[in-house]
Amino acid sequence: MVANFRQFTLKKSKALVVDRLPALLAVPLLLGAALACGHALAAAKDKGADKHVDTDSIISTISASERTRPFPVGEKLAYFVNIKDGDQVRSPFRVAFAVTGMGVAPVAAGDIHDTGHHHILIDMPMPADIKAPIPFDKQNEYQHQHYKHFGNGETETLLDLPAGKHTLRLLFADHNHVPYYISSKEISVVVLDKPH
Ligand SMILES: [Cu+2]
Repeated sequence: MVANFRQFTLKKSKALVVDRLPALLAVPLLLGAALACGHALAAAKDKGADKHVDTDSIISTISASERTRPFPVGEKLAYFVNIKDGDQVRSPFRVAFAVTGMGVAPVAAGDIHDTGHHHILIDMPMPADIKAPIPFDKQNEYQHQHYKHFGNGETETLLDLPAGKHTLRLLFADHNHVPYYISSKEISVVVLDKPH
């Protein structure tokens, strides 16, 4: 009885395969159609994206993991997470940053040991006076932005810089804006003209 059942199922399954052959052949065709649909969808999405301000407009072939370099444990330095020297960008562009070996705290939290907040120096050398607080830009400054304070403990920002080459450097400072001289390397980015 068992053998008979097996024969039956074998026969049945063979018959099924033959019956389904046209269907099996149809699968690649369906897949092809689905892929074509996918391409059409992607194209439609791209069109939609044109209408928005691209806030992550880093024009670079390097991936995020390639930008990230391992640091020895305990080393204190600040670094840009998503941009690197030589990148071309369009304003406004997103800049993400981080610090190792220190905590990030808002200015309002006051004096907390081994914490501070980020700054970006734009087109400026490192300050010469190691005890002077980092200056502030005038309000609504566009052409001559030099000192960005992230006193709320921010770790990313949107920079809106005029077209041209700009140098950027992170400098970490305490709640009085006095630098710890924990900084990043200076990098240069080229801000491209806005498309018309
Ligand atoms: Cu500050």
